[in-house]
Amino acid sequence: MKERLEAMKAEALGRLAEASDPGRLNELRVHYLGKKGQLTEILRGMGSLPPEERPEIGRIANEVRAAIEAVIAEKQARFEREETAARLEAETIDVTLPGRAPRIGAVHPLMKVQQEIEDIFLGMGYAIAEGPEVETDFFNFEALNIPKNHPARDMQDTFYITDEILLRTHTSPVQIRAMRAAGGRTPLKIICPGKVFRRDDDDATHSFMFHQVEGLVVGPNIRMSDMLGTLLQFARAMFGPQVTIRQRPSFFPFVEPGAEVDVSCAQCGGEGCRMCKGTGWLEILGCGMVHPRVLEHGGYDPKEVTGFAFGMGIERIALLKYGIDDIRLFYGGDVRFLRQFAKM
Ligand code: 2NL
Repeated sequence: MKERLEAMKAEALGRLAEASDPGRLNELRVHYLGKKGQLTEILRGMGSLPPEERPEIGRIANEVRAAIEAVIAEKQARFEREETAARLEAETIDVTLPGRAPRIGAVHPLMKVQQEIEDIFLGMGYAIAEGPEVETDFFNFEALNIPKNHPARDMQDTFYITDEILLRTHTSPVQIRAMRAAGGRTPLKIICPGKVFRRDDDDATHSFMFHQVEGLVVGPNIRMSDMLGTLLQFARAMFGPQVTIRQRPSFFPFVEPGAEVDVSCAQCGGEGCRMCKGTGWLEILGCGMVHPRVLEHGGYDPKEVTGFAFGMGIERIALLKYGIDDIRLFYGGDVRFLRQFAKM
């Protein structure tokens, strides 16, 4: 039995020496030391030994087990070291490689133009007012002297949510709210930038949603000359000190008189070119003296105060300023388009 144990030990150590991976190591451990392994198999014969020989065989069996276990443990540890070393080698990161720079975003051209308009009027002492995009019929139409049968109220032109609730078609309702919030105090000088909604078929110059900036001044003795001086100042800040403006009579239900304002073409200096279609002028906004009924709806007494108001489409100003010919470019999110405005 002693010889069988020694022979098994020699065989086991020989095979272990050749084992070249953890799987094989485990196979050999099971084969020699497992519950149904060689060692157990040999020791099963202990019962037939004379009792005085049993301690000696037991000691040798333990030695054999210990010897095999030691070799397995040693090889196991070596395999683990080798695996760790290989992993570290394979997963090495070159920390000296240059990094990938993140793309830096930019303010959308429409918002840049909006901010520019805001800055110009902030510089003239105006405050910025904002209000809801979902409005009532009263604030969007009634308070602005737009009568019930006016075409602007048509389902064709306005997004109605209910009979009384709609998406604002201009930012004027914000100005009505601001007047009422001012409680008759003067002077009131505000601009109202924001989204407006019209039921249009989208094309190069129309969109169901676009952006407006409206302005309103209310106070004693506010005159048309105040309006024109203000708008000339605005046009020069926006398009350059060399431009001038002209007004043409026009009609809006919420003003009287009403006008449209053109700026001299900054492209050709008023000579006439493709940009201004040969006229030398570009329409930039509508304006007028606030209608007395609108002042009343705003909580002012039209015998005490007067006011002027104006409204412009931000898309239109941006098209003119940057020489763009299709407003759909503003909404497409094409980075090749947007990137051009990143460093302007
Ligand atoms: C345009 C014309 C305009 C106004 C907007 C206004 C607002 C109040 C009272 C009176 Cl609360 N007027 N706004 C006045 C004239 C013209 O906009 O073509 N906008 C794109």
